[in-house]
Amino acid sequence: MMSIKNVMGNHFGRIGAMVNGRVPFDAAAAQVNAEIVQNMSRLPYAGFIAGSESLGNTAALPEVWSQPDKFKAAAQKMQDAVAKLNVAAKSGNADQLKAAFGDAGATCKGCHDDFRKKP
Ligand code: ASC
Repeated sequence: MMSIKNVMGNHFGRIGAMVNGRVPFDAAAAQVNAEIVQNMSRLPYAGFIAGSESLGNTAALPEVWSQPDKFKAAAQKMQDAVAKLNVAAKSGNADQLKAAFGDAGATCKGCHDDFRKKP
């Protein structure tokens, strides 16, 4: 699960570098990265099955398993937002990409606040 999210974070971060002006806007690279983020976004949740909380070595809080409907809704919000990020990346419009990146990042953070152990 975490390795999937590391891949997501890496490729999401490459878009972030563009929208935050650390690297020049590159529409083709944004498309590639947004596609990877969207594909990865579909994968992690099959791993959070009942009983997996006892496997240990997890950054997930117990709320992932005790509030599964809330967790599922948060995951869906992220998946919807990264789907929109992918649409925005395909548009080739830097302003649309920036807005969609902000919205998607907020869904990452929202779920981490409620469901991930703090470092
Ligand atoms: C990232 C990343 C996250 C989110 C989050 C947004 O680039 O790896 O988990 O953005 O930090 O607030």
